[in-house]
Amino acid sequence: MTKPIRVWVSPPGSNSWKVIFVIEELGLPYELVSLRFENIKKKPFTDVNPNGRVPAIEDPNTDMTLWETGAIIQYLIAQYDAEHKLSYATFKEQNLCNQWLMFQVSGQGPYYGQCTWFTYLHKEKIPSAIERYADEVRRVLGVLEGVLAAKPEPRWLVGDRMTFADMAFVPWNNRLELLLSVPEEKKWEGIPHVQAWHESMTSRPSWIKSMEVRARLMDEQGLDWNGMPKGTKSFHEYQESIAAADKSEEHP
Ligand SMILES: N[C@@H](CCC(=O)N[C@@H](CS)C(=O)NCC(=O)O)C(=O)O
Repeated sequence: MTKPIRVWVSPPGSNSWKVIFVIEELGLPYELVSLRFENIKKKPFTDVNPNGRVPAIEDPNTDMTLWETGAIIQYLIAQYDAEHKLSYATFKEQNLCNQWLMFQVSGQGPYYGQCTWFTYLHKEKIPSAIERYADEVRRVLGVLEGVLAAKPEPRWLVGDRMTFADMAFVPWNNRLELLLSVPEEKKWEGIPHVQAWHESMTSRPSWIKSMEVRARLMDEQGLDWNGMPKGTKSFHEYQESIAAADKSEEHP
């Protein structure tokens, strides 16, 4: 029997939910270690991932510790998707899935992450930086829109069914209204194929369950959906509370 995989997560960020989505879809048992964002760069987590970024997994079935979502997803597929529920057995499709996964981890995640950083968390407001990363988010969405629009129905990145490559894009695309600072009803403007593709994945029980787990963990940490402590009025106020907490730790 498969023993539960330990997954180190921090609920507000996007990256942890990529891995939980895949684990849920594969129906694997798992247990969570839920970190507060301010504890990610500290022990005990840095003993698991010296780079201090979530998620990371510890799999007692294979004695494997891994970090970086691209590597974790490839491992989960190699180890636990022998039936190719979320992957292909064919060489060409395997490489195309890897191509899209690499694009997600290097071309979507970091740019969306920087967009969030400069829009909400950076100490100064630098309009040219916010504009650059918001433009990159729109450019990446444009790439996905063009590729999906050119595919025959049903539209998936590789072949004719959902794979881990499609799933990897979901957590970051699920927060476009925050990233682009647009109202909910405007976030899919001009990208209908991305919207249909995204929503066909977010309606799956595995994603719904992943987001229920996130909501529970956010609640445990006293956080709202957007990652701010409940009752915080602005990201600026949130930044100040983090800085104050850091200071009192340095000078108790
Ligand atoms: N390339 C990494 C990115 C992971 C990452 O940036 N995770 C964020 C949370 S979504 C994090 O740990 N941030 C902590 C920090 O920046 O200190 C991956 O794909 O696993």
